[in-house]
Amino acid sequence: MKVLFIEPPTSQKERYGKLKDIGTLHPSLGLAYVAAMSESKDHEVKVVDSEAMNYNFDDIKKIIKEFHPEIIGMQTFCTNMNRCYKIAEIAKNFDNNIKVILGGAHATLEPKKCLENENIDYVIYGEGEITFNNLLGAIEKNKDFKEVDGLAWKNNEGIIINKPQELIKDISILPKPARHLFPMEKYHSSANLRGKKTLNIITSRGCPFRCAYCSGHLTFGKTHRYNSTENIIKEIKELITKYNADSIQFYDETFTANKKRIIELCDEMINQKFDIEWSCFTRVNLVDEELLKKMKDAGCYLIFFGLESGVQRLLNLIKKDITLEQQKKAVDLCKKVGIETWGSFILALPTETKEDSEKTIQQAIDIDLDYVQFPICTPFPGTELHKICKKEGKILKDDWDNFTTWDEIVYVPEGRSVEEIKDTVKKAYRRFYLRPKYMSKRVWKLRKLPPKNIYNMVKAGIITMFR
Ligand code: B12
Ligand code: SF4
Repeated sequence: MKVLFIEPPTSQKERYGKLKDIGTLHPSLGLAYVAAMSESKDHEVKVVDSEAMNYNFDDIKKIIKEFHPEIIGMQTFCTNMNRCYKIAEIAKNFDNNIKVILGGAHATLEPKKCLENENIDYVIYGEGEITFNNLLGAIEKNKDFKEVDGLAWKNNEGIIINKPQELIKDISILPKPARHLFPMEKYHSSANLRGKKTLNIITSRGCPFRCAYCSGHLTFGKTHRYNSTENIIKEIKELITKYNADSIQFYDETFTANKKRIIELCDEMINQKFDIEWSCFTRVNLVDEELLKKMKDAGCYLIFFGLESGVQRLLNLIKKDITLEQQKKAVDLCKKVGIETWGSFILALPTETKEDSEKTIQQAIDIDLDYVQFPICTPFPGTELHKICKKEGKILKDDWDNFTTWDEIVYVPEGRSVEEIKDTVKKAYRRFYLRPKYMSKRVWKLRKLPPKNIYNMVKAGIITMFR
């Protein structure tokens, strides 16, 4: 079948607001995996990444007319739903027989709502590869859709949600992501990451933890499944030789969830003598000195830690299952072995007072991180945080376009106001980044970044401080 995967038009400005110049633009690995599986079953597959190509809806209309797909697949986030609906409308206006299929985070959380839109035919909830494949088979062979696990669909009687698809036990059997279908030359990473060309890779699926604000487990469960070291090494080689990556960002939700696996992977990266630096995301309770030393030897220069709050009561409320002491210890250990740290703290959590926010900002300063970000509490639908927010304060908007976590305030805790929260966020960045001690240290470290990154960083820095 002719399958067209579309990333709806959006811009870095829409996604990151005023911080667009330090934003990330990477191929969607979710789409790349589903596309690879479709290609392996001999479907004719095309991917359009509108953000990378700077395409608008007219461009998409032209592409749909030229390629004339039988199937259109789109990856949903809550922030891109309206754009997905618009593309579905364009497709149906052109040819009502085109089947429009949604997958990804938001469709997984709200399959029924998605299908209420007249132009959406199917929703694949959860892990996508097998279900997408089975659905295409069912469409081709006119089979009963009831047999397709993981599918939500509709007939004259209404919306039907089939039983879930079992998670793939061994993800190393999956075809590697179809990066060749993406405009790989267009992608870039945040300005403060090293390397001229940073590309992304994912080596595991799922996270066994239970943070109340996270919806990751709704797609991949609380399991932790990982690719083989052999496959990962092959993929890294491809990123370096075919796509000119000199730096890699591991997108795993919790990269160091299995210490033994990471030590093995690092050993192999060292054996291969890869000339790359890399970064990853993990939790402060999942690193120790032995592991960090090995990671450093294998090229790790930066770790993103989800620290979330400087107030233990709030860490407990969002079920982060870490302590303030663990935050400090992890950052100290990274410093000791020479790995930089980037901490993310959510501001304006439920029951968070202005004084609590001050404590969080102070914690970021005290533990002496290299970079921080302060996203604003955004209760994604389907998460436990959403329920807590409903009980503890005011959810101001249910228009998902605003759920960006950066510029828009969608939730206000009891006793706080939109203006005061905006002001607190502004002050948080200023207090952290405008310290003379910090600035002198940073200027010295900036020398390791390519000139374009330095320019974008300084520009974004000025906007952040003085917006
Ligand atoms: C890495 C990441 C990013 C990266 C990269 C995105 C990219 N280009 O890949 C960046 C930083 C850019 C990003 C941005 C955002 N992200 Co994000 N991100 C993630 C993260 C940590 C991992 C995603 C990933 O690569 N997973 C690995 C791949 C293999 O899995 P997958 O994408 O889920 O795809 C599988 C299935 O979902 C399904 N599938 C996916 N798409 C499709 C499409 C079709 C047609 C089909 C059939 C199936 C299918 O099949 C795939 C294979 O099994 C997730 C957390 C998580 N656990 O998912 C959050 C997550 C997806 N992000 C989230 C959000 C909210 C955002 C932002 C809106 C926030 C922001 N302002 O930063 C933006 C929106 C981006 C956009 N395009 O509009 C939320 C989504 C919640 C929601 N209800 O929408 C998540 C779940 C985190 C959370 N807060 O809970 N994100
Ligand atoms: S550790 Fe990260 S991926 Fe795991 S549940 Fe918490 S926020 Fe989600």
